[in-house]
Amino acid sequence: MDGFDAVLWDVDGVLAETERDGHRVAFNLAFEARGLPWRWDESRYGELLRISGGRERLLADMAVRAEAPAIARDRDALARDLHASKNAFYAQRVAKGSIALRDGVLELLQECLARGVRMGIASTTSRANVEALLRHHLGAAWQGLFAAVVCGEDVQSKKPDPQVYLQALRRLGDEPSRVVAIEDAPDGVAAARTAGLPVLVMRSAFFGTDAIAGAIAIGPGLHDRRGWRPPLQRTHLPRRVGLDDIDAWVGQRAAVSPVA
Ligand code: XBP
Repeated sequence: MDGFDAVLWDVDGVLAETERDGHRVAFNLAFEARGLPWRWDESRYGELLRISGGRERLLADMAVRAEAPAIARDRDALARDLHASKNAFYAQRVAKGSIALRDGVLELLQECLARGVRMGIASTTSRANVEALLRHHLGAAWQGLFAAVVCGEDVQSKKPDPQVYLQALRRLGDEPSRVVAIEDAPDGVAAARTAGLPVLVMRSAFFGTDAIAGAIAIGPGLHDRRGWRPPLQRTHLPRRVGLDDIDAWVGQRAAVSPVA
């Protein structure tokens, strides 16, 4: 492409609605399996999603629960067990086919492969969760499709820290300005922007209305050409968002003003 060489995909909320269809449900299954009465409804989970990392999210919730273990070491051990159990339930849900790729994602992945645009994964989710999702949808050889796969275990600080993007850039060997990040959450956008990448924002279930500044484009998803800022020509076929659209946005480089 004229304006960029590679794409870095976030996973949760971008490749699939994993938070809505996977992680939240799996956390609740883990609580139940452990005999704990705790449940996270969508509203509470939406609040907790402001904290990156499933284990960190558990610890944040325990910090405000009177019935959580009083000693920090015990809370840590419980969070570790619950997190491992959550990830096992998550993998089961993926294997059952309960977590679809978002519409338009597979098409853009295929277009990248067909047109020689390199791809990477930049997620601060556990590697096991990325592996489960991508193996299910892209097959056992999924890693070969990506020039860089950076996950939660590879970084010391999760998003909004830029580490995950800086590592992915090193593995790609590209200039930040030549790599487009695809994100959905404010913390992810902040991480990518701090690393110097242009960012495309696909709104997701839990971050549908958050104020997000500085993206090259913001829209509802790759399946639809309507509702994007800057806008796309509606007459263009196919109806999904493709690499030429992203290239045009990179060229424009117009920062989109925050959404209230
Ligand atoms: C997403 C996260 C993760 C997931 C759950 O990060 O914050 O915590 O919610 O995954 P990103 P884990 O935007 O970088 O994909 O339980 O494995 O943390």
